[in-house]
Amino acid sequence: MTTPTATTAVPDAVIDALQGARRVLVLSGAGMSAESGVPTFRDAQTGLWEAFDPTQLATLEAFQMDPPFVWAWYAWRMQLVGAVDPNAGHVALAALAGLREVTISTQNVDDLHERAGSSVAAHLHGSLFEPRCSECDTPYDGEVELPQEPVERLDPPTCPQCEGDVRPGVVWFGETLPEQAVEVTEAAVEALEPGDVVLVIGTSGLVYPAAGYPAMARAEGATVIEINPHESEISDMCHHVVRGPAAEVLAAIVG
Ligand code: BV8
Ligand code: ZN
Repeated sequence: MTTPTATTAVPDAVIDALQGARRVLVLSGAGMSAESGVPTFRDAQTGLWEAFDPTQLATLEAFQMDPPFVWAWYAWRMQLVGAVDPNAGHVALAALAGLREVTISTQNVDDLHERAGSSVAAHLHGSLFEPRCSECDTPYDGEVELPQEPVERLDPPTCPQCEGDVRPGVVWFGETLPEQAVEVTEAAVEALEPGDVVLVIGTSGLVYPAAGYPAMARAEGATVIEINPHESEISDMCHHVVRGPAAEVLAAIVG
C-alpha cells in the first residue's frame, strides 16, 4: 500500500494495520456511495422527498397504505443509482481484494461495489435491483419504468403470477434481515482473529442489527477502523478513526 497522499491525514497505525492484516472485513453504509452522488439515508432527501422521513417511507405499512407513493421513491432511486458510477473508494476496495482476503458486508441497496468489480458477501438490507411480488414473493424480472425525475406517484408493476403489487427487494424497517446475509456476516465476524482488520465505512451506526457488527468484530480481537468524515454511533468503539471521505481515503490507503 502506498503512503497516503489524501488531504485527510491517514494515521500510520491504519496503514500498518492494513499492511499486517491477512483478512479484511468491510462493513459499508450509505456514506460509501456518497461520492458517487447517491444521497445518504439521513442527508436531506433530494427534491421531492425533503418533506418525508425515510424511516417512515421505508416500511411495509407505508407501501401497503399507498403503493404508488412508496414505489415512486424506489423507482427514482433505482434510476439514480443506474445513472451514477462507482467511486474511487469502491474501486480501491476491489483492488484490495487482490492483495488481501476481503469480505464485504454492506447495508447499501445499490450495486456500486459489484460494478467496481467487488464480490459482495452480504447485502444486509437487500437490493434495489431485486424487486419481488408483495403477495406471493415471486422475484419480478419484468419491465420496470424508471422516472427520469422524481415523481410523486408511480404504479408498481403487477406480479404476472398473482396480480399482486411488485415491491422493492429491500429490507424495510420492522422486517427481518435476509437469513443468508446475516449468517454470512456473522460467520465472517466470528472468523476474525487478532491482527485482522475491519473497515467500517460510511455508516451512522444507527440501524440494528447491522450496527452491532463492529462491536462483535472488536470482541474477536480484530482492529476496527472507521472511515467517516463525521462522528458516528460506533466511533467510540473503533481502534482508529479516519475523519475523511471514503473515496479519497481508500484511494490513498490502497493506492
Ligand atoms: C430488524 C433498506 C428484526 C431500505 C434500510 C434493535 C435490534 C433489532 C432491531 C431494532 C433495534 N432497535 C431498533 C430496531 C428496529 C430498526 C432500527 O434499527 N431502527 C433504527 C432507526 C433505530 N431495525 C430494523 O427494523 C431492522 N430489522 O431488526 O428485524 C426486528 C423486526 C421487528 C422488530 C424488531 C426487530 C431492519 C433495518 C433495515 C432498514 N432498511 N435500508 C431503503 O434503503 O430504503 S436501512 C437504511 O439505513 C439504509 O440501508 C442505510 O444503509 C441504513 C443505515 O444508514 P447508514 O448506511 O448508516 O446511512 P446514514 O445516512 O445513516 O449515514 C451515512 C453515514 O455516512 C454518516 O455517518 C455520514 O457521516 C457518512 N458519510 C457521508 N458522506 C461520506 C460518509 N462516509 C464516508 N465517506 C463519505 N463521503
Ligand atoms: Zn405475486
